[in-house]
Amino acid sequence: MASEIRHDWRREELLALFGLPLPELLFRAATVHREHFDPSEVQVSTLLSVKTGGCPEDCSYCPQAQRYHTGVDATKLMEADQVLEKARQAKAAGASRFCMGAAWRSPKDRDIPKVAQMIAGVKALGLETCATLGMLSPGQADALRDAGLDYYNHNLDTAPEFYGDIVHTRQYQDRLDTLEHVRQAGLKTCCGGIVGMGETREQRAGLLQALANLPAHPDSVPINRLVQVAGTPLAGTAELDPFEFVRAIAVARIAMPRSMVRLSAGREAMSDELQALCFMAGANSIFYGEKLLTTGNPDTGRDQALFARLGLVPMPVRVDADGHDHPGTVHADITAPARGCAA
Ligand code: SAM
Ligand code: DTB
Ligand code: SF4
Repeated sequence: MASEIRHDWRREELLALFGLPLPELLFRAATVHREHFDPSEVQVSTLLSVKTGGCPEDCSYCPQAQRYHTGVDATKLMEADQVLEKARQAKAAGASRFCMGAAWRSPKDRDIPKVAQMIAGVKALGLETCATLGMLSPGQADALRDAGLDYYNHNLDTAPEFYGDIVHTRQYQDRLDTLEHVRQAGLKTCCGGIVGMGETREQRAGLLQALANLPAHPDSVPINRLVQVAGTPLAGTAELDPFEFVRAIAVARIAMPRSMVRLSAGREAMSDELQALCFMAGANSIFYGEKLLTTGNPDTGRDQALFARLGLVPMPVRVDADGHDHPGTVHADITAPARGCAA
C-alpha cells in the first residue's frame, strides 16, 4: 500500500526518523521511493545565472549578496538569445529542465517581458522551464505562467525559528506568500533548503516539516549542502557530517513521497560513494553542468561516469493525454517517453 500523503507531520515524528539507525532509515526511504518512482531514474536540470550578483538582500550563505566581498561581479540581465544558446547546449548535453536564476530580491515589473521572452524560447526548445527570481507578486506569477513557465524555485531554506539568524532583510512569511502566489498561478513549485548552516538536527527536521506541511508538497525539493564561500558570514561554519546530510535526504523522501528530491548544491565536494548513498536514500534529481549559479558543480563527464557506475539513467519527461508533463510520476495513463540523453 502506498504511503499516505500527509500535511500534518509533527516535529517529533521527523526527529524520530532522523534518529533511526542509518540502515533502517535508508530501507524505509528506499521503500517509499519505490512506491512512486523507478529508482534507476534521476531527473536532470541545468542552471544558468541570467542576472548575477549585486543583490540587496543579506542571506548569510549567498555569494551574490552585494554587501559581502566574495569576488562575484554583478552583471545585468542577460539577453534572451544568449540564454537560448546556453539552453540549447544544456539540452544537447542531456538536461530535461532548464532553470534560470536571478540575484534579485524580487523582479521589477519592467524585467518581466525580457524574462518571459527567455522562458518562451526555452520552452520552444522542448525543455521544461524553471525560474528563480526572488519574491513574486500574483500578477508577475501569472505573467511567467503565460510565457510558458513550468516551475518556480523559491526555497524556505531553513526552519522558521532559525531563519532570522540567516536572513534579516525579509521574513519567512514573505517566502510563504510568494509560494502561495506561485501555486495560485498554477505553476509547479520547486522548494527546499540548505543544510549545514550551523542549524541543529531539530532545525533540519523543522525545515522538512515546514516543506511537508505546505498546502501542497513541492513538486521538486532541492536539498542543498551549504557551499561555503569566502566573504559570506557562513564561511568557516563547522562541516556537517555527511551521514547527517544523507539522513536529511531520506527524511525528505519519507515525508514527501511523490516529490522529486534533488541532491543540489554541494555535490562537487562529495565522493561518488556519498552521492550513491543519497540516491539510495531517495534523491532522484540533480543539477547537471559545470556551474550552479556562481559556484562549481561536477563536470558533465564525471556525472556521466557516475550514472554509468551506478546504473542510473536520466529521467524522461512523460506527457499525459492532455499534454501535461509528469516528470517522474509513474502513472499508468502516461505514455512511454522518448529516452535519449547523453548523461
Ligand atoms: N534570489 C532568489 C532567491 O533568493 O530566492 C533566487 C536565487 S537564490 C541564489 C536560490 C537559492 O540558492 C537560495 O534559496 C539558496 O537555497 C541557494 N543557495 C544560495 N547560496 C548557496 C550556497 N552558498 N550554498 C547552498 N545553496 C545556496
Ligand atoms: C537551489 O535550491 N539550489 C540552486 C537553485 N535552487 C537555484 C542554487 C544553488 C546555488 C549555490 C551557490 C551558487 O552557485 O551561487
Ligand atoms: Fe539575493 Fe537570492 Fe542570494 Fe538572497 S539568496 S542574497 S535573495 S540572490
